[in-house]
Amino acid sequence: MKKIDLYDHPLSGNCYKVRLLLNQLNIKFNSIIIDVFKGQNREKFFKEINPAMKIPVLDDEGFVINESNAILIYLAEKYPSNFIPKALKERAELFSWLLYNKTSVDPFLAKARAIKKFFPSDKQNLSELALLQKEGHKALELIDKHLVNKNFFLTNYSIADISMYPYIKLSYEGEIELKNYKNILKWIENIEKTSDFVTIY
Ligand SMILES: N[C@@H](CCC(=O)N[C@@H](CS)C(=O)NCC(=O)O)C(=O)O
Repeated sequence: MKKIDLYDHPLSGNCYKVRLLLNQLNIKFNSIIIDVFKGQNREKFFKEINPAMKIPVLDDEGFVINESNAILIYLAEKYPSNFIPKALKERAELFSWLLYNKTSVDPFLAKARAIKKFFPSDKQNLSELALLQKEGHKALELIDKHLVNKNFFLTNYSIADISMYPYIKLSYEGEIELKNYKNILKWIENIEKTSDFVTIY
């Protein structure tokens, strides 16, 4: 019996990316909740699983891999599907978006969300928040321009969309409004209509 474990948390956008792809690939998995709010990710047992002490981590029958976007690539490569393009140049574009996601989108949107959603008000650094919001808007403007007349980041729905979706969808939790980004709003609707889509929470 094949066994896939996902070290997971229901409030994590990075874990959600992996859950969404697993669901859309119709792959059964076992969700193991790591309570990052209680510091379980820094406990000895988890450090042995991921020395970086972060979730998500996927354990595919003993093959252990971390970093949400790397997990998306691994799963999309392992299970033949349209989530990863086959043509060289389109794959290059996909990798470019996955790297842009991790360098210029999630670091700002996810951190702004974390400050507003999880930090007590006396621990919220408002000047840091303002900077994160400003950088987040720069990325959203670029993405909104890219999505003009497009349904998805590439020609078809792919792991580029899955990687971008959670923290853009939840950007309002970091007080980053999407109302001026009409193409992004349409793209969110398109993703939410894909088959076997699962809501974030
Ligand atoms: N670049 C990593 C980021 C992972 C990450 O920051 N995970 C958060 C939850 S969304 C975490 O484990 N936080 C616990 C901590 O940093 O102590 C990825 O994309 O997987």
